[in-house]
Amino acid sequence: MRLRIGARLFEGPGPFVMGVVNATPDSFSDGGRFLSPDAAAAQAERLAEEGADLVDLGGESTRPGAAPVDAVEERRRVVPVVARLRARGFALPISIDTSKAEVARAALEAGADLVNDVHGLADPALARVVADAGAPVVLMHTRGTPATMQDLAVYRDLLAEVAAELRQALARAVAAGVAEERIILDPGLGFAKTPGQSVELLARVGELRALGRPLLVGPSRKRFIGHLTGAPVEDRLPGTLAAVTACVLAGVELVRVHDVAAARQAAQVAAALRQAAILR
Ligand code: HH2
Repeated sequence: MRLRIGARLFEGPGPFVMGVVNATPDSFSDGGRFLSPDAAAAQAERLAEEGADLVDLGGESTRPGAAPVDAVEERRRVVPVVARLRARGFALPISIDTSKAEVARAALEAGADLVNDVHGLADPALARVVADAGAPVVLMHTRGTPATMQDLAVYRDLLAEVAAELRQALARAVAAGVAEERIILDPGLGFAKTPGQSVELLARVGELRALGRPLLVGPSRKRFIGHLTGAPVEDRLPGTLAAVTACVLAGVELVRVHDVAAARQAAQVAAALRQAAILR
């Protein structure tokens, strides 16, 4: 990949590690821990020390069944965190995990660099904000809303349908004026996917490289790991690292995780294995 995100040029195969900070009361694994701007900013700084390449800040949980948050509340949760980090000289690019145009605009104005939209810029107002700002964007695959997505996890050909829907999102974003070279794609593990479908996507994620854009995958602590192992959400780091390894071996450039130091180490080893296999 070759993509400027804020002050940093992301060049080559990576792997690059995106550290997650959820300034929410109800995120599935870290809800309530980083709700205050101080706690969220401190967590972003901790993840930077652990070796994150960028951080992803969210103010609304997207887990199945999560309660929607209005734009005023979501802004109140995230914008002070971005402002605080920038005021303290935080050096990493900041991604804002939102599907709301108003939140994205305010966060970009406060110093965020990238918009991570789990709805793949389905909202034209958000697409306009991203296009006007010239910001890079992550388009994630999902269907419906947190309330309906589990019922929409019905596919005749999972890989083909996810790829086709990502291609549509890409075309929609480009039509709205977003430069194609600023777009990253994400298959959306756990979003309108059963645990079995998340496993299949993870196993075959390399096929999505045919879409021609850098890939980001977020396996961290997700339900498919609990489903496979019985581990509760707080004990899913080993499974997360196995998934990170699979992503990097498949050529995924960016992984989105809560546990940055551990994921970085797994990603580095997997990257060396991939490189050695390619060179043989
Ligand atoms: N997963 C979550 C949220 N945002 N963004 C991208 N691009 N890819 C993902 O896989 C992804 C995402 C869900 O994880 P988390 O932020 O920990 O939980 P919650 O949505 O409950 O806040």
